Amino acid sequence: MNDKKPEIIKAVVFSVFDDDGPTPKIYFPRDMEESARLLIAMKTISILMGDAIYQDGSSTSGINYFGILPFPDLKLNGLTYFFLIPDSQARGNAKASTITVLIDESNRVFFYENMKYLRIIIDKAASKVQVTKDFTEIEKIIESLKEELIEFAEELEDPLSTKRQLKILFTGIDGAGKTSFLLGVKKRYSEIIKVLPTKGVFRSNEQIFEQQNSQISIWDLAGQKTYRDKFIEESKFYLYNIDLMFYFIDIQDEERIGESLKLYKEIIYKLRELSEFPSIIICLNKHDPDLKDTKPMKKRIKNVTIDIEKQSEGFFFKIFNTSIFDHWSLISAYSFGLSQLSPNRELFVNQLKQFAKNTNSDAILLLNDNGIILSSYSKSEISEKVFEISAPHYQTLYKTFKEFELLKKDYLISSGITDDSKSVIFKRIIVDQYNLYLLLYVEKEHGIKKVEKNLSDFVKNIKDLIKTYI
Ligand SMILES: Nc1nc2c(ncn2[C@@H]2O[C@H](COP(=O)(O)OP(=O)(O)O)[C@@H](O)[C@H]2O)c(=O)[nH]1
Ligand SMILES: [Mg+2]
Repeated sequence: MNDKKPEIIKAVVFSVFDDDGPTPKIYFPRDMEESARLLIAMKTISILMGDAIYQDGSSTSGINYFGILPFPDLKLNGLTYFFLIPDSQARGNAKASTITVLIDESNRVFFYENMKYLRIIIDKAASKVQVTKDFTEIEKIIESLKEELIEFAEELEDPLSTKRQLKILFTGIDGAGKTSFLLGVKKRYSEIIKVLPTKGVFRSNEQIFEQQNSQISIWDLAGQKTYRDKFIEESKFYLYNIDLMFYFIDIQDEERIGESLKLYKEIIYKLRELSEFPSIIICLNKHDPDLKDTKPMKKRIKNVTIDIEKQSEGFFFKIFNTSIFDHWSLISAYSFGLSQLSPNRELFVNQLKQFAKNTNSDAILLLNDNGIILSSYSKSEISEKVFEISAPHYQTLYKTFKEFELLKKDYLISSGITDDSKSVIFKRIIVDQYNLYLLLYVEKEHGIKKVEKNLSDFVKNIKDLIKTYI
């Protein structure tokens, strides 16, 4: 038996866009094939270069994000950090740069599992590169980055578990609507009215795409007092290694809000104790359409929000108002939570932003076949509102028209939205084997023509990102 651990880190490439175009400046191993390092430089830099803000030359600070990119021709997967190096001689006063760490594509779980730590290590090196002028000094920084990454991988006990495991927890006291929410998201309406109080824990899986790198398990916990006590007692088991938590509060039940906030406080306390800091999505649930504008409802939301904000310090959290009678509210909260689990979420938003700029759109949504929002970009709150109101209708219209073969094209357009100069486009796009949908809020004048003109570039860019979405 050979007890030597397999080498995980295959290569590290530092690339810069200079006078010669995308150039691999420093790379390990030193005998890496030229075609391979050029490909890595080209692909990573080209995704960054399209960035609208950078091309404006208006801002160089806001661009630094991570993404996972596949390199099928090399049978490698890369974790890339995109950043800018200030340079007064360059266009936009900065040079687009990337640091890419490469591993065998069959080991890709390694990236997902260790993202948190890898980000810190790479970010640290990139920050040094940004302020270093001397090339041999930069070489040293990249060299020691490589060393640190290899060391990190060697120290892991089981660096290559087969699939990335993600754990999502649904919590909150009994009757807050957790189980109904999960059924509602999946449009299993007939089951909602039959839902019985959950006992213990109910586990299910989430499949965003037919093929995905991660196994996502959802734990729907019972909220009755007896189970709750058990849950807090055995919190190590339930709260350990969670990636995302949904917390439900019945915003109609004035009497039990105190009890609900108390449980939240206990969970937060336990999470801190365990040093677990999952993203948290708070659902102020039963925010039913016929009650949402009433005074007591508004007042309760305000008070609960203040309390939650106070409790949640140090956590990334977001509060949503949800109701099973407003499907979009469920989808928004659920999708936002899931998107927090994607290592490519920043890259996606940037791709949407760029596409928005090229098509004169104020807002864009990217949906999967089940209506989950994979990514969204909007210029303003107003454009966000337009989607909130219209998205579910377009989705239904499109599906219905298609079903009855009333639609010859693969898009729907409506005009006269907000003022006469805007329209909404709902369009199906095919990216590899995936059926995806775009919703765009665009200037009527340019409309679908601009969308179609820029679509192939957009699809090309997200093709690889989609494979590593989750
Ligand atoms: N009015 C209203 N009732 C809801 C909503 N969501 C769930 N319910 C009802 O609240 C009760 C408890 O829901 P359930 O999903 O079992 O809550 P859980 O104990 O948190 O899983 C059920 O009678 C549901 O029909 C909602 O958004 N609005
Ligand atoms: Mg339940």
